[in-house]
Amino acid sequence: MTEQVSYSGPQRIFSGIQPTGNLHLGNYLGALKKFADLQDAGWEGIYCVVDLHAITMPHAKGALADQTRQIAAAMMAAGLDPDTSTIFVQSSVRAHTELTWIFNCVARMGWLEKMTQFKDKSGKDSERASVGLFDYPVLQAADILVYKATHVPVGEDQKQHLELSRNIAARFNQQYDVPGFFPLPEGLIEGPGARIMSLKDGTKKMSKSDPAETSRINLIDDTDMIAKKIKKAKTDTLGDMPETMEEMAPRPEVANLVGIYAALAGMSDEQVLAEYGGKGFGTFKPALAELAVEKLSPITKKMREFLDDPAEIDAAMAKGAEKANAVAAPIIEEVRRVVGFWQV
Ligand code: AQP
Repeated sequence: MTEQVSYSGPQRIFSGIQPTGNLHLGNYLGALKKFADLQDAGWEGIYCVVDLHAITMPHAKGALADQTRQIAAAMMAAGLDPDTSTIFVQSSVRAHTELTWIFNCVARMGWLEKMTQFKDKSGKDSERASVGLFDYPVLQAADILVYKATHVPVGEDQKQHLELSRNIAARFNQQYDVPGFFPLPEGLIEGPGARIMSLKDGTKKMSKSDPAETSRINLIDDTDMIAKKIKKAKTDTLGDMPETMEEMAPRPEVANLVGIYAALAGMSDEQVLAEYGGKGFGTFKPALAELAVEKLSPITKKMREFLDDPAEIDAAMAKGAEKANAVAAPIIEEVRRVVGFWQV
């Protein structure tokens, strides 16, 4: 959908991460690192541990709060500063769920039926999936728009959901005749690390829910484990490291390892190939392992320090919830007026 009148409010970032298990290298490069870089570049940012999203799939009730703290610790360890950015837990700001309901009445069934993540996550037995899983992208749209966020840093897997958020925003503005009321949020997707693939299958994204532990590098993996997983990462039988991008194109597993190296080192794929092209994996894999350990271990260390003091994490999240609520509350009040609910 296109808009006649564009949004003229402040530029603001929103993004979230689910507390659904151990964070991995894909979450770090596709999300956490970007968040910290954007904060350091001066963006106003609102970052959220999306626990309401986490309950759309079967989950252990007892684990939810601990996993929420782990994500909060990872956000801070990756460089998000709770005094500069807003970091909080989704379920502590009620406006997210209120706006979700309103958006449920704006979004169309046909739009949601096209969402590939629902198809992937519900599998063959979609009849038994929760309604929440189907509605997941509407909650995501509410997360973003309850802050009138204009930009959303995410990995490439979230592109389709972001498009849906834009459609919901445009439809709301049109349906209630409030042109430019909600911004049409734009993705900040490009760049190294936007799509890190499984270490076992170069065509499948690295994911927390992949049952194969060796498919991903977790942020909490120790040095030996990282080296072991990279050593065991799948390559192919097409010989040594490619020397050009053309040679690398039909080799998804190799392209993934090169992409990981590039994202961690702040280099382009071409620069990595210039350095390692023609060399054996016996040379490249240990270099990659060393680089991954060098970049990840300070974050892991900080994360563990935060986790040793859960009260400090909880205090930071409580403060973040207050800040988030101060932005969301007037926006949800405006929405209520626009929709025309009875008001006292
Ligand atoms: N493989 C990836 N490469 C780059 N970015 C990725 N992200 C996830 N996987 C990759 C980005 O990480 C952010 C947080 O993701 P999430 O935890 O909210 O949900 P997700 O995308 O569903 O992540 P997972 O690991 O695949 O979790 P499960 O297995 O629970 O579904 C998002 O910005 C995402 O783009």
